[in-house]
Amino acid sequence: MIRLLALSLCASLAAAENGLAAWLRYAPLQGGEGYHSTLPSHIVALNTSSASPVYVAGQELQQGIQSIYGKQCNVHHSYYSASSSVVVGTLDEYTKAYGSLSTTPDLIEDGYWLSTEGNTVQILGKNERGALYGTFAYLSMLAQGNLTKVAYSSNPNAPVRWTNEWDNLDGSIERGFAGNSNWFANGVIVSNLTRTAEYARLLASIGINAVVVNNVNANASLLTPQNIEGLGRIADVMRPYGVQVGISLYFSSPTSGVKGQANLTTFDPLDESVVAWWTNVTGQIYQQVPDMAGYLVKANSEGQPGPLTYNRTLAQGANLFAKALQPHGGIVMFRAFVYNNLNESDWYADRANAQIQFFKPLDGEFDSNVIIQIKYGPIDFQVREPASPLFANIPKSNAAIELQVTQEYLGQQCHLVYLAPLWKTILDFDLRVDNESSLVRNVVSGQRFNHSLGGYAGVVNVGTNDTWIGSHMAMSNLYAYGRLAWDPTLDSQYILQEWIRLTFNADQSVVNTMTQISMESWPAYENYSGNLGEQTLTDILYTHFGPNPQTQDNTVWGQWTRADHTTIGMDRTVSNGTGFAGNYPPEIAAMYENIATTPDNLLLWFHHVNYTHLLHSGETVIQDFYDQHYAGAATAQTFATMWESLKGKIDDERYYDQLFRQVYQAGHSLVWRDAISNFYNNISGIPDAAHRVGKHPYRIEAESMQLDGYKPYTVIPFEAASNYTAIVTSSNTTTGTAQTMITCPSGTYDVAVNYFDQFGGDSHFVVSLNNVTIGEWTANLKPWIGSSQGPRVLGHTPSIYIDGHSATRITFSNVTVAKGDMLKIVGTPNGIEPAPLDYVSLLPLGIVD
Ligand code: GCV
Repeated sequence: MIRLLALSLCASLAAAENGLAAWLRYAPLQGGEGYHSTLPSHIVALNTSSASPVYVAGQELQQGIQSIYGKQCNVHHSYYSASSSVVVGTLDEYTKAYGSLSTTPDLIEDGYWLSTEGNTVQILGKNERGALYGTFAYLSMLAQGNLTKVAYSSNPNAPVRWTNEWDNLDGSIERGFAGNSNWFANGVIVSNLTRTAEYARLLASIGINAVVVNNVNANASLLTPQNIEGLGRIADVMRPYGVQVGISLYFSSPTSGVKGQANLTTFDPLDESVVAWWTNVTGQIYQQVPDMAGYLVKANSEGQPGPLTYNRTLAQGANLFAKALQPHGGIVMFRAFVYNNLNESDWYADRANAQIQFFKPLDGEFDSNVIIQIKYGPIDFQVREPASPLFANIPKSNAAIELQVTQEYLGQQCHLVYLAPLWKTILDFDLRVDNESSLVRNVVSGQRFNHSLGGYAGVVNVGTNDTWIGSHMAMSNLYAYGRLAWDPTLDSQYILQEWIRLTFNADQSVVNTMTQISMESWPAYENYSGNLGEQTLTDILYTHFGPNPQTQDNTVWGQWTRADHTTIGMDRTVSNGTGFAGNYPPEIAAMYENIATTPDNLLLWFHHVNYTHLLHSGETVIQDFYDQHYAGAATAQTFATMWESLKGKIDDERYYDQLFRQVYQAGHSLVWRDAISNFYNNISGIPDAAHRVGKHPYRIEAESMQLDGYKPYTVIPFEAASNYTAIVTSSNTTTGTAQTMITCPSGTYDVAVNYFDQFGGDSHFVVSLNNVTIGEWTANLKPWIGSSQGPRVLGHTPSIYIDGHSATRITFSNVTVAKGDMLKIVGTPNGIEPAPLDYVSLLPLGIVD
């Protein structure tokens, strides 16, 4: 039975914490001294080189035991006999020093044996990296107050457990919401790589073994001699943690005039000069980075060059790099995210089919060191997608799954969305290839189709912000990513609670509250953003953050909903639609082909139906849309109040930072709810049976107030504003006043004000009742731009418009209001921002609208 000391030993409430230590805080456990006799007194790390993972493991053990339990241990680097010690090293080194174990553990590369039985704790890796992983596993137990006697071996599910970072050479990060790059600035690799080393340490602690350091939308100048030298420096700081470097390549680099490299007139993958060019550059890289993990390639997708330019196949393109890497032992991760622009008027066109069309015919043509890297769903990291059928269609090829830790379409770290449950729906999905069990996780591990290569790529996009990815709670996703890449059978909640105990503390109410919020977060986000398989109904033409359902259609991007006045959804059936359902093996194809067996949560992914179509639940599509959007936003309100119960139970710094985000999410979830509900109410003309949509008895629309220096403004998209209208100041220098007499009964109310916080200005607002100020604020929830950061700053992609991204709510609680009072808002514009206001809600306590 697991004995959690933390249940009796309350973890001490650490002073303010900025999040940098993440789950490796080694927080002191109160009363830890009482356990010194049960802990090792000596550490034996069987490697003398300070750059080796085993040496690092020794340092970590020393630091962890000291910090958590206050026990000082000496570190030795060769055989040492002591009555109580922890020995860490490779199994081979251990055997040389101490003799064989009574039973040899069954370890594969990166695997480890951990035994805490007897007087000597053994942490033995198949390789050095494995020994470090075992060390972090042991320290995780200690940090959770778990001194249970264990003896087990642990092996990774798959050899490839990489992160992808979409860092650009100029220091920006595509879809990064936490500041600038830790390793690139102004076209080169920075000199101070301290954070890079710290990141490698974090990754090692969750079993990640490589980082692709630059954006898949790559830049050829990564390959200058100066940058290749820089890659060597990155590799040097990551190597002690067993983390290798990989890089993304720009396919047409040979013709890009890379300084210090030859410039060719062709990038045809079959041209001998091109082959020689890549062979030469690859050799240069391995000179600097002898253990480089490999290349990641995005080709012929979203404007990136690729082999199709020369009528060569994607396999010929991939194999070009595979052959260059092969002598060095490197791997090519070749992305399956390849698609062309499409015409929506073609009923049979479907971006979801693209991967199958491009890759299925090539199965068997990829070299053995190529892995096809497949996004979990056929489109693009949406809030719900079916598992990509490509996993079932390239049995002769190595495959890896691409997951997105950074929440590009899922709230950009300003909405809490714990992603492990979403990932599990894909990893645990049974594709039934040849009518046999074919779980996605067994395909990417290589087990299902007998491949030795395969695994995981997680797009993380850490930045310079102290929280690494943009918010404290979002880090549960990075933790879960690593844990699942190691063992995809782990339970989402189990992983989460491990993370909570390590990152915050083991107080049961802390664990319970954070668990509830996190486990409810993905369903809530799905419900208020886009349910029934309708994808995340965000603005796909601009920020990918706030609501804008109409951007899905009438574009060439193929993320269509095909919503019109009576019907909605993509018909992906074989019988009448795009045929996508037929890409799955027969059992699954039959399930999705038939509307009766398609799960409700993917209905509109596979079928085009009337808004009045009845779901399995018995509800109509349109009513379910309304109901779920209201339910999701209602759940998001509870996150903020639940979080408030943590006051004093975690450190104030992280408490207030996350509270700020939960309050923001609560407000923005209402923006989502209203935008989506209004949009479909408007297009379908079908009223909400529960009379909520478009009916807001507590709202005072800003445009209906008496305006002075303010004027009405028609918001685009219309659904982003209540009553489709906001007010803005008459000019960018005119202060505006909006006032109205209160007609509701006297009482205590929460006063909520919805306004727009655009990028490019910091307007100021003052709300008063009978000229007594009840609140004032500046609209400056600034996104991270350049190096400016701060704990109260949102990281989402900024919007310069009055729209669903900039729509924000602020609430003043428990305000005493009397009938007949004059409510006044004074807005002072700033920059391009004309103090835009949408509405004021006077909410009786307990009501949210
Ligand atoms: C790095 C989506 C994202 C892009 C990303 C692309 C990809 O389109 O919006 O930012 O580009 O996917 O995964 O290649």
